[in-house]
Amino acid sequence: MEWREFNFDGMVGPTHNYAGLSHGNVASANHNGQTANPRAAALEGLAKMKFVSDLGIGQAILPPHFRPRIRLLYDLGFRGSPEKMVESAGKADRALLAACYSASSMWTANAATVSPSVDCADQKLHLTPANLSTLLHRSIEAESTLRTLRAIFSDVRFFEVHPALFPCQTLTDEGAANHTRLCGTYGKPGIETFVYGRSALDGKASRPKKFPARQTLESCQTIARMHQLAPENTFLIQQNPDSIDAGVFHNDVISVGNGDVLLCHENAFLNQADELRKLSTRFELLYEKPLHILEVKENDLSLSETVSSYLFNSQLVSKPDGKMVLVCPSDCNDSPAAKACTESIVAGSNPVDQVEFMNLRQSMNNGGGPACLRLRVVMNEEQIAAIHQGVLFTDELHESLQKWVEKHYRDSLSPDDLRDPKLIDETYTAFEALAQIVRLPLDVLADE
Ligand code: SUG
Repeated sequence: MEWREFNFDGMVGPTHNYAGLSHGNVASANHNGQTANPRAAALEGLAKMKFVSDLGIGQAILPPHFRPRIRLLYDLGFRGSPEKMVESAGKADRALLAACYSASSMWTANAATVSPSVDCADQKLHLTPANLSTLLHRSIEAESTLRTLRAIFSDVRFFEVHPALFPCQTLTDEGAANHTRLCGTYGKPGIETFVYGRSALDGKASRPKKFPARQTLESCQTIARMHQLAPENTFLIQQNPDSIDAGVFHNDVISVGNGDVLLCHENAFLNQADELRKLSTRFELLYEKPLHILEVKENDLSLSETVSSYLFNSQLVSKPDGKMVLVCPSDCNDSPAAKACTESIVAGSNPVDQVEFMNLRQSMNNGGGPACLRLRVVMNEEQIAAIHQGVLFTDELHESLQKWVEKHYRDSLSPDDLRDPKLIDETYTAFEALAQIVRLPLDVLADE
């Protein structure tokens, strides 16, 4: 049976905007209040999907979530028609309105944690939507993500889609952005590595001082139990708290892994040398080959350039010939230090033989690089055939989505534009059309 990794990219929604909502995310803070271009954002995302798909790599989409989130406006105490609630929220607090309008569901690395069936005791593929409960604008994603994943992975013979973890300080969870699966080949049990920012229950453990640690140890442990993972192949590693304080708000901003390659900065993890030694030992024991650890030194790329170039937020993907490609944000091409790192990776003796630079300016301005925009799901042929086929990326789907974006998206959206009552209807009309394109019921895409 053939096993393949699919990258489920988040479609950028029509209300993509810059509101500085993510404390600890340097790009989001730096672009607060600027005018965004939702159309360009969505087309950049589609171009990346097309590129990856053309390499022969599995590609699919996750639809955007409907915005504004009327329910949140209601829960915040606003009343009246949707237009009236938007108007009142706009007057009361710009950030609250922006939260209701956020297109942050595009970063599907935060949509869920996924364990392929070969890793799970019951041999089902397990998915747990992230509760994203650290930040208001992201916490509203969990419910729609659950609905969407249950519609796509509906076949209970193969898939188990859990509800998100209970939203509380102890169980804050940001999904696959803090989860890396290493393996010999996709179809054999892998090593699932969870990276957390803080332990919620151990008051003495180290944690960042300035910015929030969005993932707790307790969330990782809960997901590992829910997914029925083998303890000996499950690693729980703490992210270096200093890197979080330097703007590394998710582990995927400082490390990326795939198959037998782990690319990371030397300041990615706490007790890094020890943790990597344990990981390599387990890897070699399981697969009888070495794990390629490509560790970038601070001298070659500083933490601050790690954050500005987003080198480690590149997608590291296996091509059909078994070699790997690093799909980097074009910002790495503009940073001499990051570019030099990519060159030495390709020149080194490891499976990576290609580097590509993608322009994802609109998403990058909010702190979302190539790896943030995709959720990886390893499946066999039978499982691929069992998912909802309307989300698989084909040339036809690409063309339909391009036309849909060109027809329904604005090319300019400022925080003040969110107060425009016409935006609600405009977005609703776009979603009605999208439901037809991806062949999902409108009430899966928009529950308002
Ligand atoms: O959660 N930005 C997102 C970026 C998520 C990146 N994802 C991964 N690293 N996997 C976040 O901080 C900004 C929204 C705003 O400010 O308008 C935002 O939500």
